[in-house]
Amino acid sequence: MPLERSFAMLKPGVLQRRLVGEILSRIERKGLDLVAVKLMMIDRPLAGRHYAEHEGKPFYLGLIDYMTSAPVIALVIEGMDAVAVLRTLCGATAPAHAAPGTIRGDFGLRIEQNVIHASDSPASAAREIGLFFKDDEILAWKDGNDEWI
Ligand code: FUP
Repeated sequence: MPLERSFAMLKPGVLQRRLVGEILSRIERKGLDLVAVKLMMIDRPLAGRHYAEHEGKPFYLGLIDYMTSAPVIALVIEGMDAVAVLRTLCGATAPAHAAPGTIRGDFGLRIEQNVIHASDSPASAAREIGLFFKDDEILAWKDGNDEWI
């Protein structure tokens, strides 16, 4: 399995619902490494660049409104097959149909307000990481416990 980096974002609502620890805990327990963490407000241009592929779709403006409505937590996550592993942890886009036990499946019903974003490919991850982080904000680290996970 390739060592990869993925980009994730805890969306607005996660701070207010006090779900930050719960969601980060699931990512940590899986054995993925947090190598960058940023609490931030996103402005509309940045939200638009992040979701450029959806521009013009019926849900686009609502999506930008939602993503800019409250602080988010942007994350860079590293590990073996990190892109696919994180997508599996998150579950399907529509929380109502995401499997129980997944992050989206366990915390909500509405697709417009699912609680987490995760990159859908290594190429998307590289693009998205570049939108939210400078190179020197990403800290690779090793704790020596990888063989236990
Ligand atoms: P995902 O890669 O799973 O985040 O899914 P998409 O890129 O297809 O969608 C990005 C976001 O747009 C979703 F998280 C929620 C929103 N969305 C809607 O509100 N309605 C839709 O029909 C599809 C997506």
